[in-house]
Amino acid sequence: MIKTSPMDVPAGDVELHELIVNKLIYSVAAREERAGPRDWFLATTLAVRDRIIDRWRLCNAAIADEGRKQVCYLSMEFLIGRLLGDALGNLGMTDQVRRVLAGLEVNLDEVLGQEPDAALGNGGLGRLAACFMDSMSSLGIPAIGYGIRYEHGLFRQLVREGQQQEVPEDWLSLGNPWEFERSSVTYDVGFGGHVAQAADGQLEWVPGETVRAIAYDTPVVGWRGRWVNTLRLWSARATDPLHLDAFNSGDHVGAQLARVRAEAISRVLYPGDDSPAGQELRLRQEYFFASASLQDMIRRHVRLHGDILTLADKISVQLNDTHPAVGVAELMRLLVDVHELEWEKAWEISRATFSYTNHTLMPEALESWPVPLMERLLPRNMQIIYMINGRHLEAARADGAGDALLSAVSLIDEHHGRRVRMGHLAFIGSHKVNGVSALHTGLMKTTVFAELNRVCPGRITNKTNGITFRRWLLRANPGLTQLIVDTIGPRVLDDPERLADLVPYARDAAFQQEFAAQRQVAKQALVRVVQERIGVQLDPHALFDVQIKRIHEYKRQLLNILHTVWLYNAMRAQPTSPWVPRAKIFAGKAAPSYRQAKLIIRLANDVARVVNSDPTVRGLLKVAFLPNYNVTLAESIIPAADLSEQISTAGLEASGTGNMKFALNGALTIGTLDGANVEISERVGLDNIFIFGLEAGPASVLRRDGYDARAAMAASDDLSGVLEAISSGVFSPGEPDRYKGLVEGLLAHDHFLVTADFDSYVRAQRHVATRWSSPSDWWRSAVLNTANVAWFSSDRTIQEYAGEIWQVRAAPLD
Ligand code: 4GP
Repeated sequence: MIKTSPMDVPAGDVELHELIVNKLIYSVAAREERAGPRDWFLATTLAVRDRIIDRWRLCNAAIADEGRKQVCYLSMEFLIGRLLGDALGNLGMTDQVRRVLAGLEVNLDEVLGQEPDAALGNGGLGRLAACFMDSMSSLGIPAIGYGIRYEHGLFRQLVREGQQQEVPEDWLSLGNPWEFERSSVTYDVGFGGHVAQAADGQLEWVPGETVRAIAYDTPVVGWRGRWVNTLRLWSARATDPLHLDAFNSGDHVGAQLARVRAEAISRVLYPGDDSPAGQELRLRQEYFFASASLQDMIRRHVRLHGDILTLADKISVQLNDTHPAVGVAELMRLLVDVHELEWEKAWEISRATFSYTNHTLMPEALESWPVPLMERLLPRNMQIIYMINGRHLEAARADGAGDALLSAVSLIDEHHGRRVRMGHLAFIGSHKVNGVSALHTGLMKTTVFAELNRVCPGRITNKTNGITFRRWLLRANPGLTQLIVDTIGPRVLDDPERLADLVPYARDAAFQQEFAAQRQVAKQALVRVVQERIGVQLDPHALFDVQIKRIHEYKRQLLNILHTVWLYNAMRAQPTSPWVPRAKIFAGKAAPSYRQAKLIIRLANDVARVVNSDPTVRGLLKVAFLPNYNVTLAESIIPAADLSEQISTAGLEASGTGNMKFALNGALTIGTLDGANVEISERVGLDNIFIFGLEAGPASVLRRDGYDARAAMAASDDLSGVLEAISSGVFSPGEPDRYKGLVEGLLAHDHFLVTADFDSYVRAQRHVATRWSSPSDWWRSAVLNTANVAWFSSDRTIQEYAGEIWQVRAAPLD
């Protein structure tokens, strides 16, 4: 029985109604009266996808017919999250779909909640890639995002007795209605084997193993549905999935080993790399997707333009961090060995094609691969790397470089058992290399890439990160968006610069109240989420003080926990003081093998347990650690945040993008002068942000010269009280020594300067409380944050890349 007949449906909705119902019946094979939310999710997505496909075909045809230059964004991570809500928003279909589904007695929000959160990434770098994909489509910049179709994305985090546990994430288990398997788009990727010399002297790689890459395409629709790009993710298959002889002779497992080995490549994001096998798998992943993507680009280019020599005129490849850097050697291999170009010509094309984004200066995060592993796994690529290096060092020597400089700029690090420096390879192979905030780019020039910057001056450029406002304001915070539109008009939806029109309203009491009321709605919603997930009851009128990001020592969640303990001590010591009620909200995952980060999660949870159940704080302080941080959770936390914690050790956070999302939604930042915080503070004004702590220069001097945390502790009663409480087991009464090592480690070697910044942080937090106590001041600052951060739209960032790095022009949008 059909719940509503088309006769009841408004004329304008009939077509969509029928489309959704047809999808339910013919594609999902479900019966309307029995269909559950998951069925409706599939039917709705398939219907919406149909609307996208026509435009997708037109865009692809336009790229081919008009010979448009295209961006190929190579990234190991695309942290795209859920797609349906975004697609509906960009197509302007949200209200209509809500109405049509309501007519079928189906709730759109419930349907949206069925979509798994595609966690094909770890953190900032992966989310940036997703924001960039949205912006490129929205601006009409022809682009393909290339990555890996991991069967299991980032692990699902459980918190059991305060401790992180990892379980596999299963985003594909019920199928993925967005993707198209392209069984005709496949490439073979070799590993191992040897390099042979043909009679004509040409070198030829004879791989020992071949893995097949199969393309899966997802359309990425931009704002107002005018342009659609492609996210092409590769899945690994064995070329010979079953050794039938072995199987028939009874070795049922052994017969499938090649398949298991091949498919392991796209099985999980970030396989543990503690073991040599894990490291090798990671390198196999990197080469697999870089090679398949480059083969794909070349095939398409030759088909469209006939001539490999024009590659760089039609394609610009952005290396998102060093993960695809082996692509530099791979493109040279394809151009020289397969397309038989002269080395010099190939190198010219290659450098004109590639550019590279660096996302971190942390030395341990700069990838390098042992030479013996490279030689074994990628023998021809290793030869090419030596050839690139030989020419590069020769040129540097000719320019007067001495031995020390040559050793520093060499692609081979000779100091730690010979290793290939992938950052150097990406740098040398690219015409532009960019950092992701002004501070970070400056530091690139003086630290990790100082020597390369000397031999290749002018190559480093800055492109401060951005975020897509479509997802992080329009979708995540519809209430605030509506208020903004009602106040300054709908043009802001297309032109974020219009947000500045809110400035005059910052002092307007009525507007402040409406702004605050929207926050209240979002906070009420978050209160429910927190209650459901962890059973902690937050006071929606408390100051929501939020730190959500990967757990890492340099991001200093520990500093925030120390402040929490300080507040706890102070509230108990001075119960009659007018304390501002606070909810400290944390979320984030720790890398599975990162013990210290896991201990910090445990401490946050232990502190939460003690504080939340202590009647003497009278609910004035609550601590919540929300498990399984992901894009979807961020979308519900950010609109509800009053205070955004961006408190990394200055000089260590390349940019941060969470900081931008919070400021856009009107949270005030408490932060160090690190990464993009610096540029945020310049735009919102120092009166509307709480800056504290050591700056990057002094912080690095202190880290280098040795800093005495014990002296800091002796000089600060506040700090010693906090550390003693933690170390003596106040928060771990069942195991009083649980955090002794952590505190002792901090005092012996406070590499991230937690104790050095503690007093200054507590002072800044007092200023936060004072401002909060004066609502008109608080909300003026909040409005000014929203009003002044338009520049952090990823559309602006992408326009800078397009103009200054890629030389790609946007297609006209109608
Ligand atoms: C991150 C940086 O840590 C962060 O500061 C930056 O905003 C983001 O990249 C995007 O540029 N790095 C990573 C990583 O995610 O894996 O190195």
